[in-house]
Amino acid sequence: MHDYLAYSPEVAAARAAGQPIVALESTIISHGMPYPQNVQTAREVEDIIRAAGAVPATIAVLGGKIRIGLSSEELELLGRSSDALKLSRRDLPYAIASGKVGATTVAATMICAQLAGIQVFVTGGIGGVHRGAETSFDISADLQELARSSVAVVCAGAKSILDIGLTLEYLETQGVPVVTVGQDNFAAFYTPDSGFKGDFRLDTAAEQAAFLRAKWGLGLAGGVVVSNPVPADEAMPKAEIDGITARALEEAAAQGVTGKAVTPFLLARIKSLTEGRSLATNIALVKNNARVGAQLALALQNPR
Ligand code: PSU
Ligand code: MN
Repeated sequence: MHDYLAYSPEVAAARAAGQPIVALESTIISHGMPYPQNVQTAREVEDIIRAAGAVPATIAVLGGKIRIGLSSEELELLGRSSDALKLSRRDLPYAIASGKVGATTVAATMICAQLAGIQVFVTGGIGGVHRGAETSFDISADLQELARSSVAVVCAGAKSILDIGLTLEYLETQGVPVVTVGQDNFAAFYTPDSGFKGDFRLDTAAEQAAFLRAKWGLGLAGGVVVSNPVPADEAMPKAEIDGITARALEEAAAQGVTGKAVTPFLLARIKSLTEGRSLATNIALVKNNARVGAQLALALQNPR
């Protein structure tokens, strides 16, 4: 299995030295944000993690290997590539066997992080149960993966392009805990409050780490959602994002967008309908998650 993994020099050194490592996904780079902001954000997020005393490991598939840690040039390649595959659990073997360039979603990044022994993963938002899933069956494989792979996913909640209530129901059924940071409610990506309560409010990294140790120490495999709300001064106005989300959803339906194209389509439409202001919020929340994720990786390593 480890023939399929290749560590960057920085991550290999961190493993040898026993330093805390934080995984980062790459679909957010290839499909979640436009160039060049995607590459710039990826680099800045890595630097935030380094400044906090942990080591970033951005994950992607290149040249038939799962790459744990990318060079600055490789980030650039992914960010410019218009044909990088979007890889979930289903797609990983195809990307490896074909040697194509692939960006990992939350689900695939969790799989790869677990293979590499990384327990903390920072992203923007998780996939979830799409609105209308009762007829489309569109439920992100991220949710199944959260039930399987033992990785903590630090995110700003889930976007309101999704049915957040059903997403939380699904996670409950699958036994995936939703930990909230700084507030009781689950976050809604562009806005701090989804209107739905999370399961356990754990404001400090030490509390979050103790929770993870207890879960995994009990042999309860699977992930944990760590919901970290976007800071209020960087959030979008709720009425505005709700209106734009409704419009993007109508357009997706009218154009017959289905399958794995749905989420990237909605992200791109929201960005252009907000004239880029949603992108600024998106960048801010990922950076905010990087700070929380790095602290969590440090706390997991140094129990007090
Ligand atoms: N949500 C975002 N930004 C993203 C994604 C989701 O706000 O970039 C990406 C993540 O990689 C996530 C994936 O894992 O989309 C979910 O896609 P789908 O809904 O097709 O499972
Ligand atoms: Mn889907």
